[in-house]
Amino acid sequence: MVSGWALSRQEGGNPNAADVVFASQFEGWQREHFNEEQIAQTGVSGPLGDADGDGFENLWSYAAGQDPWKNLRAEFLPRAEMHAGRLRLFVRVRVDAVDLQIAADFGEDLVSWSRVDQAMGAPVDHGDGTQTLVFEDVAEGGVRRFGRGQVILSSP
Ligand SMILES: [Ca+2]
Repeated sequence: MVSGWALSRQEGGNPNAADVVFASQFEGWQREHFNEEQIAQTGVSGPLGDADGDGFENLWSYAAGQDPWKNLRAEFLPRAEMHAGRLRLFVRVRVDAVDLQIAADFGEDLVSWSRVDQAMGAPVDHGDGTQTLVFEDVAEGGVRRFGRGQVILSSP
């Protein structure tokens, strides 16, 4: 019985075997942008580090396919809109990042959040290797609702 699926380089795949390429997707990007010394410092180069101090973790730069030493480009900042009384969050990410899960959290007090893992409908393909996923709030907006995008790195 196969317990999990991942992309494989081999035709026909290799079910249940670890695939090194799949497991090191973030690491590959990391090595393009950081030297050995920086890689040793997770606060600088790790998924939750923020190399350029723009307030977006490196994971966001990776998800956008951008240089972590430059501010996240405006089109990759999560965008919110109200739609028929519900908050919708638009999150633009690269298509080829197979080790990423994109989700959104919604809530009313910035303390407790409801996670939405499933984007609405088909992603909007921008034709440049990126797509926009749309997440809708679990509840209608009362006095106030908050939303935040989540980029989650799958554990190897
Ligand atoms: Ca950053």
